Amino acid sequence: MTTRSGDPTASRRTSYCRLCPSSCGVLLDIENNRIERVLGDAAHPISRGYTCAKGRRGGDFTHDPERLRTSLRRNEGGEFVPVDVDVAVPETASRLRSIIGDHGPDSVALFTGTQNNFAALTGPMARAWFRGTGSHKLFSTMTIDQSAKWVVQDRMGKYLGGRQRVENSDVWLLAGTNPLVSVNGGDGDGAVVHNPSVTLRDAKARGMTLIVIDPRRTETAARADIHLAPRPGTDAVLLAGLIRLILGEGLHDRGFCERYTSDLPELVEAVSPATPTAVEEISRVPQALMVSAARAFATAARGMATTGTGVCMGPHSNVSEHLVAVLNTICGRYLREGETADVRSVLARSVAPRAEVAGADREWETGFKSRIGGIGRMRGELPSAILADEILNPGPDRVRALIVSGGNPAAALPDKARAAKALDALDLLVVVDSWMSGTAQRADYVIAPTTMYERADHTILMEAFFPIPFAQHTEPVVIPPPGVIEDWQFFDTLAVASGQSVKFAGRILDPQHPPTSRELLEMFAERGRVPFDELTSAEHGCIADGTGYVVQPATTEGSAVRLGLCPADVRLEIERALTSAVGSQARSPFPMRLIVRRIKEAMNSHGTMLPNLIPEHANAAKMSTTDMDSLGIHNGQVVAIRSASGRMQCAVHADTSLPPGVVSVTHGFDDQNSLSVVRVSDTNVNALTWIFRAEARKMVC
Ligand SMILES: Nc1nc2c(c(=O)[nH]1)N[C@H]1C(S)=C(S)[C@@H](COP(=O)(O)OP(=O)(O)OC[C@H]3O[C@@H](n4cnc5c(=O)[nH]c(N)nc54)[C@H](O)[C@@H]3O)O[C@H]1N2
Ligand SMILES: Nc1nc2c(c(=O)[nH]1)N[C@H]1C(S)=C(S)[C@@H](COP(=O)(O)OP(=O)(O)OC[C@H]3O[C@@H](n4cnc5c(=O)[nH]c(N)nc54)[C@H](O)[C@@H]3O)O[C@H]1N2
Ligand code: SF4
Ligand SMILES: [Mo]
Repeated sequence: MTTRSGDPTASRRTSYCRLCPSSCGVLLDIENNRIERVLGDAAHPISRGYTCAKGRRGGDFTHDPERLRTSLRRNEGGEFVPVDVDVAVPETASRLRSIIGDHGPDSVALFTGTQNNFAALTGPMARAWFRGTGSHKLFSTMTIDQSAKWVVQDRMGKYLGGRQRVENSDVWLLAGTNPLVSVNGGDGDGAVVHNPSVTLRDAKARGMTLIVIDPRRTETAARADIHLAPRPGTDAVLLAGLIRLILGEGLHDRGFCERYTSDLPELVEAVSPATPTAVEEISRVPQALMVSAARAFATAARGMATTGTGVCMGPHSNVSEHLVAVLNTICGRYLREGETADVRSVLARSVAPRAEVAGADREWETGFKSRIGGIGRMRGELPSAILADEILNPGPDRVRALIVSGGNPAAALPDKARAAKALDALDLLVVVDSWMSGTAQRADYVIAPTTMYERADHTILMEAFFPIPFAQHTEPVVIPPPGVIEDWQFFDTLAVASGQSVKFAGRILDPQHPPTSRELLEMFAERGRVPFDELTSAEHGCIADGTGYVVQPATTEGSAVRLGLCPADVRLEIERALTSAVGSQARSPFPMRLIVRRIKEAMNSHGTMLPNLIPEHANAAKMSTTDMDSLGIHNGQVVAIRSASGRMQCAVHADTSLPPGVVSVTHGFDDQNSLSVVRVSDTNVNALTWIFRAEARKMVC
């Protein structure tokens, strides 16, 4: 029986999965307050019945015996003992007060991780608490993920008319992303995300040309019409080569460039050394393939290039991302005045798209600067790559207290040893997590939150990722254990206990009358275009009427602003990428390059702790058989891998999709919470990664 999601007596409930932004529709069979089965919801207009391996284990993320059912406090002997959250919150508030009293607000930091983003109320409430502290030390996983995309917008500017979409494009270029596994495919702006196999199949069936740039013949690359497999870390050079070819053959959109861009001559000059011969030498992509990719991309009428972690976690990531944006810009792949606009806000306020550019603001050049390298902030955040130094390096505003929300920095940060040392050096570490992650193991307090199917929620933060203007609401489908608290409640009560006022959705909350989740969800969606009642009664979500939106003409001030194709620093970085690539190849004492990859069964570290979810070889180091033969390694053999920063130990597994000279290891296998099937310790790949000081905003992998 399928019933409305609000019916508590139902045995089958409708909801959506909140382990990743895809937000797939699910049907849950409930018995005795347990989720016995998770099925894909075929009536869901976007996921259309799709779920992935971990999504189908949604019940175990709630009911596994290891999942925390009460908050914990570390006692003087170093052991964790259960503590009532009503005690843990005021104790935390009092310790924060004394740290701030002694060392000022900048001694307190907040780190928000991936799972902080998948409950609508958590992020806004965590930031509401954080604002009240007066600290500047805000960190998130975005700056160890794809912050190069922020750098691009802040240096180039942003076109406000909207982007072209995969659904009606004739070409799409995916660089450093493998949506068939990650269900990602770019920065969430018009890229393949949902039900990826079917989405790609449908797009190709209507004639879309798929170009993939990936050193590995991934599941996605295997479906490409053109697969360029560069040497890892050479994307900037390859992209400069593609741009040079397009401009050289005059295949760019002259009208768009004249109207909306500046620095085209400087760009032409900057990419001029990226001749097909030079690019082939550095990237090892055959010239003929490069030419066909450049022509296929530029001669198509519609379609964009989007990127993932493969580009953003390599060297030269800021300039690589810039060049991807240049590719889209010179080919004019944006919606023009009078075109039907692509407005996907449903619960969030819709902003009328305009055919104009918002200028580059280079936020990091002004305002607060960290004492670590004088680094400034982006979107109000400091880069997570400096978090360990912020804690460890002496200084008046050294971080002494850290709150972690839905993240696992012990497993996720580059230079694992230094990250662990930093977490251990804190005076106060409070981790809100439903599991004893590697980070939680180091905490003073672990606050146990509800899990996804125990809370009401809606998709306001995910709607930018949806291919249509869609929104869904869910009620809790199982009753949480009595010892847990909602993530947002932790931050709300912490703020109140600290004497701070809490601003949510534009208004100050009354501390005498704590809100309910439903009230907050309603407030959050009040500027949307679907009434809340309509949303809550739409079992499989609702699609907003998008007709009537067109891209508006530019305002007078807006018409003067241009997208900067080649500002001076970008020009220098292009030059550096072109020259250093050859040198570093010759100089490196390490014969192999390490690249990122994701696995279907885990969401970063989340999932690695569930029994029988991850195949035994999943966190093995993957290598080509050519390399294994020449090194005399057999399948399953445990080896030590060294980099300039450290050493890890793991089994090797042959992978025919990899070229020689490349080793690929997934992240998130936290030594402390690894599965028992992973029989060796030291399997966290961030033992090998370090912080690339020259760019200081990302990690080299
Ligand atoms: N199942 C699953 N889904 C996830 C996650 C997960 O852990 N598991 N994590 C989520 C998160 S946090 C994120 S940020 C997204 C990321 O989503 P994606 O960016 O799609 O992540 P990956 O699947 O790791 O794909 C990265 C690709 O980059 C390639 N690559 C490596 N080095 C280079 C290089 O130098 N150049 C180029 N061009 N390519 C390179 C790799 O071979 C790999 O195929 O996925 C999200 N979705
Ligand atoms: N070497 C290498 N390192 C990487 C990457 C890589 O590709 N290679 N990828 C990077 C990227 S893109 C990212 S985004 C980061 C990921 O970094 P993080 O986001 O810090 O790591 P996760 O493993 O996603 O941590 C999520 C945590 O949230 C907890 N959790 C689950 N559900 C809930 C909930 O409802 N509430 C709360 N409060 N907690 C919950 C989980 O138990 C888990 O401990 O890692 C980065 N690090
Ligand atoms: S984890 Fe899997 S089932 Fe859940 S939303 Fe993501 S893709 Fe869908
Ligand atoms: Mo990420």
